[in-house]
Amino acid sequence: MEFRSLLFEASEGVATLTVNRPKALNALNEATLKELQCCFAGIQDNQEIKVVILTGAGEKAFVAGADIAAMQAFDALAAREFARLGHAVFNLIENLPQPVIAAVNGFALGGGCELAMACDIRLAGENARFGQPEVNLGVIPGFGGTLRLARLVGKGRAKELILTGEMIDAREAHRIGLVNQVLPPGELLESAVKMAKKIASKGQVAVRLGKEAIDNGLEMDQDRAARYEAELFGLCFASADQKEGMAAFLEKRAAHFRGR
Ligand code: CO8
Repeated sequence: MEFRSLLFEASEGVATLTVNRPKALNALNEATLKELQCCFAGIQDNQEIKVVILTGAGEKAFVAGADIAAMQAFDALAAREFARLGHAVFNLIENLPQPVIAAVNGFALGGGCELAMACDIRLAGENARFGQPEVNLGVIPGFGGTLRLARLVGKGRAKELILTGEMIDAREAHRIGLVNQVLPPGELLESAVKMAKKIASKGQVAVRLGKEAIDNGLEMDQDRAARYEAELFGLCFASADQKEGMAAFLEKRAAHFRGR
């Protein structure tokens, strides 16, 4: 796949996608969002790709937000359309069958923080900075920040970040549950690849159903979520991976999963 502002590479079941506009700190304009959409749409149908890593080019930023220069002259209609495009892309990422790991290598602000939150797991370099600074520009988050941040860190903390527009460092982001792990910058990508390969080595039926159960179950009340989990648990037993996984355990050998 060839893109102008994205780098794509895949090896051993792990695809790495890099937002590549370092001069604008990888800010998201319409073209970049459409490239992300096209790339993730391709990935979702590609059985060879088991896990995706999303990161930013350069040492300074993951993604410093939606492109402010591109948004400046928007009227209300254009702004709403841009927000809808962002939602379509970020929902695609969140609902991707494969897990997506964000390797946050610097500023993750505004649309960048929202992009990281659409991923399943967030690993941050010690130099990473998170925030929803839209209020400083006279706007609110428009790519899912008000919903995903509140769900991830709770209503009070989400309001503090969104209403003050203040940035937090990686340690604080870890403390409040916004990121899973904080790593030395030099080890960030390597750790993301290691985690991705570990997930890729598991039975992919279980990996995909596990992601689905958590995401959909969180939107349900507890009784429905339990029934839903039981359905998906039952589905696992229609897979060759379940037969192989349990046989391998009982035969005291490593499992060879085939993803079906
Ligand atoms: N958009 C466009 N360009 C950007 C952005 C951005 N979000 N962030 C940085 N840049 C550009 C700068 O303009 C600068 O360009 P140039 O070299 O041509 O002047 C270059 O990147 C380097 O940036 P700085 O010189 O500012 O670098 P500093 O190290 O001094 O500062 C910061 C780094 C703190 C990250 C600073 O650049 C900054 O505050 N950036 C803006 C962060 C921000 O406000 N992000 C939120 C944007 S709004 C948003 O994301 C809304 C999402 C929902 C949209 C809904 C649609 C309607």
